Amino acid sequence: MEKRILTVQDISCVGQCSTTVALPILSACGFETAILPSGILSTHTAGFVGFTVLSMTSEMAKIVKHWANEKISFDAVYTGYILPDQVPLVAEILRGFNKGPRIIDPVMGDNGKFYYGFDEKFAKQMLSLCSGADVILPNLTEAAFLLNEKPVTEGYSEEYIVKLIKRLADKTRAKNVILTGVSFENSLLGVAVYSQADKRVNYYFAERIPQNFHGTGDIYSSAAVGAYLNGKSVFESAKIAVDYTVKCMKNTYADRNEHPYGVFFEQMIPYLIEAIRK
Ligand code: PXL
Repeated sequence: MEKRILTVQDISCVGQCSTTVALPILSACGFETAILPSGILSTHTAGFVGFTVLSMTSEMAKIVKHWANEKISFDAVYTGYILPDQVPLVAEILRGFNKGPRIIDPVMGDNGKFYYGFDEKFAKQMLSLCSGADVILPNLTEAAFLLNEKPVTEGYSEEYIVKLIKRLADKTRAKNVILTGVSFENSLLGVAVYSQADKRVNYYFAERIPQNFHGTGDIYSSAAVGAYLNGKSVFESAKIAVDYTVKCMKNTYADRNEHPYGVFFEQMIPYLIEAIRK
């Protein structure tokens, strides 16, 4: 039987991020993919002016109540961009409707800053949501915010990364941490992966594409979730997702000025599936 996965994140109608990325990627990875939209936005909030936001908080509670009546459950739950007043409900979903892994992308910010609408108080709530998760996937900015620290996004040492990832694993008690956006030399960008099982930090780097694309965090997490739930190890999943994300960025690079808000991940899905099947 196919696995049924739930992903909880917003629908940015235009934006190539969150649900419009996770749903096609996870479906292509072979899963029945259920969604719970945390909000409906005209676009994502980074780089557009005058976007609309409809919070789905009250509807989410009704949806979840119906699922409880129908005894619906999931083989894994993967959460992304959610709004502050949704944290208790999302915590309940992660516990009560889930028979498998809890995977949390603590979407809050990037490049040293919170995204629109998020702050330190939300970071604290997000920390509690991450508690005991199977996998969390913060970027460097989100990792620092979870630890209630000022983000350091460049000029750091390997020692900083090792300490950051270990402290985060200790504080969240997450079984695995995939820290994204790690770079020790300018031409390479990648991830650090820490597992409580072996207490080791492993790295995987690929060519840095010299352009800050939006939505790549969601593409990365969705691909990593797709690989992991297909039985790949956490490190192998982290690696497959790096290679896939770089392919998507390369596929968009020539059009970066006419298409500044996201990356063309769609045509690259066959490469992801091939990597997962290997
Ligand atoms: O990619 C993260 C993300 C998801 N959803 C919305 C966003 C962002 C980042 O800005 O604005 C609505």
